Order: sequence, then C-alpha cells, then structure tokens
Amino acid sequence: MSYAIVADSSADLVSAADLGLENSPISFKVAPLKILAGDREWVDDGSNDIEDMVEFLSTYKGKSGTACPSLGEWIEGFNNADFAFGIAITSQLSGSYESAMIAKNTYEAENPGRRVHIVDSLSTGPHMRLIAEKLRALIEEELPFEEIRDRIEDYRDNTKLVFMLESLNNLANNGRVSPAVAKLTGMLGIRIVGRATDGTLDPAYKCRGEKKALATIVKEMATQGFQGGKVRIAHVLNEGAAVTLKEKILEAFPTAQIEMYGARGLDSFYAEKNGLLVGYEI
Ligand code: X90
Repeated sequence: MSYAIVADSSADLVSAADLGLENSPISFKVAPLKILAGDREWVDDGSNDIEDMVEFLSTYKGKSGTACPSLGEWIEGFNNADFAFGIAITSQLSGSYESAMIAKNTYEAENPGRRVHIVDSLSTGPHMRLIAEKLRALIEEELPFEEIRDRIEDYRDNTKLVFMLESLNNLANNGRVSPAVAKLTGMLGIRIVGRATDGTLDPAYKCRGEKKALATIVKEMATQGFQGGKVRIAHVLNEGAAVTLKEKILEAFPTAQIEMYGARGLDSFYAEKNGLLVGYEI
C-alpha cells in the first residue's frame, strides 16, 4: 500500500524534508497557492524569496490578492497513492478545501479502490504543520485508513492557532476580515492577538507593543488548555519575536517542544511583516 500527504502551501512546508520524509516511502507534496500583484505572480512552491516579496508588496500601490490551488495541483499531490491525505487552509476563508474535495472525488472515481481524506484545517500555517506531522506518525503506525481519518479529525480539534498581526490591510482588501476589524490596527505600536475560531479570524485582543502581545499569546495558550506539548511558530521576517516567544513559552511550560521557521508566501502575504502564527496542542 502506498501513502501520500499533500498540504496546500499555507502550511509553510516546502519539501518532504520539512516533515522528515526525505527518505521515506510516504510521499509529500505541496499544492501551491498563488500571490498576485499587477503583472507579478508568486507561485508559493518554496522557490520565492519571501523578503523580496514582502518588500515589493509594502510599496506596491495597486490591487493584490491570492488564488487557491487547482484541482490538478491537488491530484498531483495524491501522487498515484493508494491512500492520500490532504490538508487545506480553512474552508471559511479560501476555496482550497473545495478544490481539494473535487480532486478527491475525481481521483476516487477514476481509480476504484483508492481512498483520499481531506482535512479542513479550519486554520492555517503552523496548525496545519502539526496536522501534517501527526498524519506522518499515524501512517507510520500502519493504522487502517478509516482510523487515521478519524484520529486526524480529532487531532485537528485538539490543536489551536493563536496569532499576532501588525496589519490587517491585505486581509481586509481581500474581504477576509470586515473593515471594522481591520480598523483595529494601523495605529503605531498596536498588535492584534487573535485566534482561529470555527475557521474564521477572531481578533480577541488589542495589545500595545510586541512585549505585551507576546505575553498575551502565552496567556491565551494557557487559557485554551496548553499543557506543554508541541508548538510550531511561523514568523514573517520576525525571528526576534519568535525567539522571545519561545523563551516565554518555555519559562511557563518547560516541557514544551517548540520549533520555529519563516512563513512562506501565502501566510506572509496575509499575516504581513512581523506577523507571528503559533500552532499548539491542547
Ligand atoms: O484562496 C485564497 O486565495 C487564500 C485565502 C486565504 C485567506 C486567509 C489567510 C490567513 C493567513 C492570517 C492570520 C491568521 C488567520 C487565521 C484564520 C483562521 C494568516
């Protein structure tokens, strides 16, 4: 039996090596979203210089936006496997999940016996990475397809996303948050700390300064039931804040297993410069 994992690029995974699968029979592929600004396009396949993209967009005056992966890109990710698992950014803010579901139905119809399960992450970024890591572990345990499907749905519900944003401009300009929510930011030094709730952006706290925002993230994690498990931090050109956050989490939860890395194109476009996305287990 062959297995495949495919995540859309909002998971910030670039290659099989990011999941420790470089020498594994389990295939890993990315279904790229696209970032568009005028006649420029970035296919979020890990090949872009993110600093360059963020820099370009910060001075670009025209309209910019994004597009979800196509049916064909999802099917390519299934890699002709007997059993394939896909992870999509929240269906509440993107068409990626819907595209993946059409791909699943097409693939199963064309290949009798093969099975696909698509996880609607109801989230993005590092929350999706945790789901991908868990899928790898469940597949390596050689559990039956149905059990992996049920257990990954449970895991999605027992993992959370908290984030820190300095600007909601790109989210508002693309209709992903209301103009009222977008008005929360824009004042010098103000950070929004929020969470994914039912697949949408929930701007829970307005904080003055990064220090307060980072303390609020740790408090939010504790409130939601974090007990010192896995944490994944994606940052948009803000390694300093990620390092400080890691230290603060470890002070409060010495057993936490934390990894951090730079966000790729899609999350960098929406979370914008200095944004942090934090996925954690509860
Ligand atoms: O289909 C497309 O073009 C992609 C649209 C994606 C829109 C949402 C991206 C969110 C990126 C921003 C902060 C965290 C929000 C959490 C919401 C669940 C990251």
